[in-house]
Amino acid sequence: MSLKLYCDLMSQPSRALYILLKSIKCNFEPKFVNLRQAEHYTEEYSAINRFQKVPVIDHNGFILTESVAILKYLSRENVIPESLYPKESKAQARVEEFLEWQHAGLRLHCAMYFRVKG
Ligand SMILES: N[C@@H](CCC(=O)N[C@@H](CS)C(=O)NCC(=O)O)C(=O)O
Repeated sequence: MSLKLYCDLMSQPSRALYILLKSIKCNFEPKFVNLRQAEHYTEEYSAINRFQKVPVIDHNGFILTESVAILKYLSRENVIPESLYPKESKAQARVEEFLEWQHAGLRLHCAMYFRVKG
């Protein structure tokens, strides 16, 4: 299996995937894309993600963007263990309830906090 994670650890969704893959001891290759150096605007990276954002995965040549979609995909591919992303309907719904909520309920407010404080 070949799994590359294009990420910048300044990015919350990048960090979430990076920490998750590290914590399950997944054999993946991190590919750091320095947003502050505008590396996501290069032609090379735009060919990987035309929306020029991180995170992105390349799983055996299959390119996927959006951290939540990536998490769900890696669970279906059995890269993420069932203990973290349950297959049972109601238990999975609880995980997805959080995933749907966190964009606007958590991430947005944290980003605004650091923008205002910084
Ligand atoms: N909804 C996306 C968010 C992707 C996103 O906004 N990434 C930011 C970093 S957190 C980015 O790459 N920004 C670069 C830019 O907009 O120029 C996800 O969850 O993956």
